[in-house]
Amino acid sequence: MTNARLTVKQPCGSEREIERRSFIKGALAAALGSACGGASASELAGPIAGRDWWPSKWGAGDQAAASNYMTPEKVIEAVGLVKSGKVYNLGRPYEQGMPFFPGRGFSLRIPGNPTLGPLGSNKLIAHEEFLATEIGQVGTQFDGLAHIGIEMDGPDNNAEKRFYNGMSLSEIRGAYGFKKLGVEHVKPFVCPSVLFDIKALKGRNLRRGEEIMVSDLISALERQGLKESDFGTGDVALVRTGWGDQWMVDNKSYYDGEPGPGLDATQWLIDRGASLIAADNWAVEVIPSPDPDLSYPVHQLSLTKHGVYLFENIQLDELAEDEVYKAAFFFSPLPIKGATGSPGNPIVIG
Ligand code: UVW
Repeated sequence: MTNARLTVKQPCGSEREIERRSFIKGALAAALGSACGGASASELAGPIAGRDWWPSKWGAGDQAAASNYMTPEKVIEAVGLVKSGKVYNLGRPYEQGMPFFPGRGFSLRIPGNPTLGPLGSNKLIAHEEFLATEIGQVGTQFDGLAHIGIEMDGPDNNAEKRFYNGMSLSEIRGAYGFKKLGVEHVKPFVCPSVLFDIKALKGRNLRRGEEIMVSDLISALERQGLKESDFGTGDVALVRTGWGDQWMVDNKSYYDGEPGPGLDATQWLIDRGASLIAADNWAVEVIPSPDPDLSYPVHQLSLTKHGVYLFENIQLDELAEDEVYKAAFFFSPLPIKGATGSPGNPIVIG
């Protein structure tokens, strides 16, 4: 099917160009939904239309999702990409003054100063820290599978709040951490990463609400001397928008929207076998959503429907400066039992 662009009237009256394929998919889903009868409106809305997204391709009950792409062959492929040996830290420091998703915080305290001691005749003194924060959802953060779901029926029906692999909130929840889909089930990432330097492609920082299209991803690869086939099954996509320039510089506007991939570009990465999509912004995806009726639809498409992980607030400038476009990526989430995500410092070795 060709993928010509169509102009679609939005409920708010504005017009938006979308790719023909996604328009037809959406129309089909809506038509099938109304033919089925009995399905709720929310079930038919957004990127997760219907109930055909579970069981996942890794089987009913799977909790590792796209980290299942990590195989010994992937590790060998990744290690084979190491040429210069230079290590790139993609993580940002966690600190009091960093920008936060509204309502979240980070409070580090060192009790005592020193906390312990002096002990023994050698007079040992020691420190420890007390940290109160949304541990998996502040700063540089890896989004796990319990983070995002979809309410498919009435608000009181916890059996119909669905997460990856169709698991319900009733099935996964627990007062002291999720009983299923916690981040401890994620396998360590050792695989190739491919940089999509959209900032360099456009020659400027992308703007709030600017959607990265499939054509941008392809053009970025071409500009970098790569082919579409250079992004393989199990690889990590690193998307550079330039939005991260505002981190700790203009924290107020940092969380006021962002540029990023929309549904079409995300689906393109998923179709090519992305294990993880990472970006130098706070939610990976374009915000506000080009469809004003949808809220964080890329999160649902990626995490909930396909089990493809997201990594937010990462730094990509040094990789871009050194033109390290395809390299070895390493990240092991902290196995915090029952957590929705993980902090940490992903690294790339060039
Ligand atoms: C939400 O929690 C909705 O977003 P994020 O994953 O960016 O923190």
